[in-house]
Amino acid sequence: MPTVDATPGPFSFDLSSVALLVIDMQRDFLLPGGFGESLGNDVSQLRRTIAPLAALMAAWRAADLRIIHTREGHQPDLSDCPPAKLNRGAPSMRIGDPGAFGRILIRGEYGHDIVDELQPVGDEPVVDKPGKGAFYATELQNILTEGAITSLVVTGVTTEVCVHTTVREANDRGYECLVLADCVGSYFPEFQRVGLQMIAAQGGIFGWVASSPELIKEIGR
Ligand code: TIU
Repeated sequence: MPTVDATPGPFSFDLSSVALLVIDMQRDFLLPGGFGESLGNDVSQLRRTIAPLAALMAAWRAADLRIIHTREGHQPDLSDCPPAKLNRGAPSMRIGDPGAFGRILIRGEYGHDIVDELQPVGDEPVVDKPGKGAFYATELQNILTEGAITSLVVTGVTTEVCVHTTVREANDRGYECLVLADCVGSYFPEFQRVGLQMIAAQGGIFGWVASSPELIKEIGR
């Protein structure tokens, strides 16, 4: 059984019941000139995850392991976007408004899709989610149940928002979650640091934290 050197202790998993979850690596969040940057965010803090994640995905696919992608976004008529979410932020830069890469966070738009480097291949599922968490109003639970998945390796953006919401709920639903520090990113370095600490504190209160080279070493054996 592969065992990864993690915090707060070793993370063991079975290759037959693990999936790599890649959360919201979308152009709207990651591309220079896009929605994320227009909100005043430093996208380089997110973009540093692309290279290690691409390497991990290559190793993961070479080992014939499962990958599940998610995208945050809404129907073009915004019927799945509650006012409490829609009315946030500067009025000219809200969900559904025209952005540099199409309507912001709207399904089917160029900016809503995953960055070129990390595009899904073959039959890898892409879960479209209207919320921050990957379980709310999605088919993720069914995919995991049908695939007999019990452990999740969690990556993507942003650490303190969609990654945290998803990992907290996955933990409540009984999944063991390993979060990879170099493959998750926050626009805010302080949130990245503290966000990772929160996961592994108190004996791993809702997960484990490691880095992707530690994991790649183990799946290659
Ligand atoms: N995917 C995700 O985290 N969505 C966000 O809106 N994150 C922010 O940090 N804004």
